[in-house]
Amino acid sequence: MLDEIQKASAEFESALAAATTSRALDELRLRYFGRKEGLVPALFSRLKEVPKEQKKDVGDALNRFRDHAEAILKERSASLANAEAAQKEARETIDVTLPGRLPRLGHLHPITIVRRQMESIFSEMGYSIDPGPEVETDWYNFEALNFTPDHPARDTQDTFFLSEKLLLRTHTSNVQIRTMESFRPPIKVMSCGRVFRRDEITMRRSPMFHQAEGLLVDRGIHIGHLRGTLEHFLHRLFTPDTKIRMRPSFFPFTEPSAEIDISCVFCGGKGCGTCSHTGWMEILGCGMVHPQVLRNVGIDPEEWSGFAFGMGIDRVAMLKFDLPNIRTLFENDLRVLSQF
Ligand code: 2U9
Repeated sequence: MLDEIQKASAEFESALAAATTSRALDELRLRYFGRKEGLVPALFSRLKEVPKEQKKDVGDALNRFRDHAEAILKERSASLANAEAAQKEARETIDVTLPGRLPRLGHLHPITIVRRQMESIFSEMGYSIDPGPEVETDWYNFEALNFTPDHPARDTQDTFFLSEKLLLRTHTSNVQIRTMESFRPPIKVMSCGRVFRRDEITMRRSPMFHQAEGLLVDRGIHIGHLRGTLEHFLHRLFTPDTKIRMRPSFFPFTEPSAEIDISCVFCGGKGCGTCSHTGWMEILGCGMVHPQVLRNVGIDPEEWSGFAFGMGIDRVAMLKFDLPNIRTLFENDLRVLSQF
């Protein structure tokens, strides 16, 4: 039995050296002092089998081993607990000198960037900004704007009708009619917003897109005012060296009507693939407000005249940010949008 105690004592020392965590130490304590299967209680219970003359020696040896093991376990678990607490504290210490984590900033959508640029150029010229309603009646979207009753745009093939009376506006011109009905001239108003047409989705077209339109009505307004205003606007929106040209066109709500081209933003007018080697790109439509449109809202065309213009905000955003496909603007892929 003395041999067994000696062996247990030697094994305990080497197991102790290997126990470097509190958990390993707990396991060791259980192995030697556990009530049910502990080695030390098992040795004590076998004392009764020891012959009388050896009992004192064996009992002393066993007591010594137990006292030594208990004391060393206690001391080791205190020092391990201290070391582990120190490690935990070091791990959890906040380094206040580290730079903070910056919150991810949001981005303006490219259409919003361009819309705000356009709005600020015109508000500096004294225009009021009004987005107007997207759901409209035939009067504000077609009739007041001089669309003939059989105009193809009125067809259900081209316009989204919500009911017999209501439709989704096909342009933002409804806003200008509403403004002229509510206010007497002089009027300067700009409307930007979503418009809807029953178009197929292509690289350049979408059934929902964004328009910017403007209207000015005053005494003595002529096409020179229109050209000067739009030249100033386009120089601000693109660059001061952008050249412009006007081509005759037709719209039911303006007479005369024109389209304005700018020198190609990619090649500066030399000719490239994007401008089909013409050096020009179509950018907006415009004209003098048709006398019948003024009459429709109770403004006397003998006293007042005005000009109006309209353009696609999406198209300008595609030119400015060099996007070949309009869908890029509507898919809301953050990897794309966060670049602007
Ligand atoms: C009123 C009177 C006249 C607005 C105008 C255009 C010409 C035009 C298109 C360009 C490309 C829209 O995005 S687009 O499809 N617009 O060409 N718009 S004049 O004329 C008005 C508006 C309101 C009362």
